[in-house]
Amino acid sequence: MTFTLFPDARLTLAREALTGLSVGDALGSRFFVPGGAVAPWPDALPPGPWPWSDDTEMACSVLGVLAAHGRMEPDALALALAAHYDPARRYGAGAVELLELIRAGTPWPVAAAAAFDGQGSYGNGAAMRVAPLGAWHADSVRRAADQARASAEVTHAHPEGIAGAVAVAAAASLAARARLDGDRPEPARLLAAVAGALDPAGEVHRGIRRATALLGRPAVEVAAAVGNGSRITAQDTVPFTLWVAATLLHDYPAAIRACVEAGGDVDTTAAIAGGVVAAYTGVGTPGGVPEGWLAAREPLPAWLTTAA
Ligand code: R7I
Ligand code: MG
Repeated sequence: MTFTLFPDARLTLAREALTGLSVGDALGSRFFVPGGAVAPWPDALPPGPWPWSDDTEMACSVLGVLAAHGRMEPDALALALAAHYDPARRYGAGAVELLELIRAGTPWPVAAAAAFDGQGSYGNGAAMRVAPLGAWHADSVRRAADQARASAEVTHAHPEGIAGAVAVAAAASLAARARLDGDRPEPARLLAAVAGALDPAGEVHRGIRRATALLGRPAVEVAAAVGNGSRITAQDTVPFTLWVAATLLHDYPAAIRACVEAGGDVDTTAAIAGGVVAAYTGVGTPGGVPEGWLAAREPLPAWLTTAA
């Protein structure tokens, strides 16, 4: 069945994915331990406010562009990312360099292609911000994948950096569609559909296939096998996060806890898994983003509230 969503429905789905992404980012940041140690999940969560990081700041730009243009416009995204860039939000090293080049006038295609000695970035930054775009495209996985590519290329020219974004957007599109249909996909079916949107020769694709073979295993074992994001790359981050989302699609708090207990790049793994899961669960619903967690998250930037 194909259909087209009413614009307000797109915006609601994308906003809820952004809520899941930003709460995951902000709470995950409270548990980030440099050097690879894992902070255990506590009996009581830390008191708010939980500040969000670059994951949320960039995702707000993605949603702002969709709301303003009705589609992903790479030029508008480049301008928004550069305009809202706040170095205190703990951006990736390559992203700092790139956004400063754009602010100084370098065209984004030139800046993105020059990153990392001309191979382009395969950091996890294009994947971490894209779940709202996937939810926006609940009516078409293919469109979600194409638009994710357009959003990723602005900062991540390497095919693996782009594949990470395509995979996460496809997962969020399928999650939002499942919510509209009232039909939760089997984890293996969800991951197979995501893998189908990717180049089978790529490392992100291979990682998702490996993660699929580990469905039913403990999350820490899966993270040990496919990566927990500690390398900050798409290849090392996206397969585990989508395993978490597919496995715990009905249970946002459990998905965030699984990311925290796996260690690594916790703010970003929780942002990715949280964005996809919230596209399915919503906010304040059974299994959804808890209202108390949302209240503890630092408010989203005022400029987004007026834009979307
Ligand atoms: O992808 P990006 O925006 O980083 C996002 C991450 C998230 O965890 C955020 O929470 C924040 O902490 O940063 O930023 P990039 O700097 O483009 O990529 C992230 C990292 O991936 C880089 O700092 C490198 O360590 C690594 N990386 C590469 N290493 C070698 N060669 C990315 N691309 C390459 C590469 O081509
Ligand atoms: Mg971050």
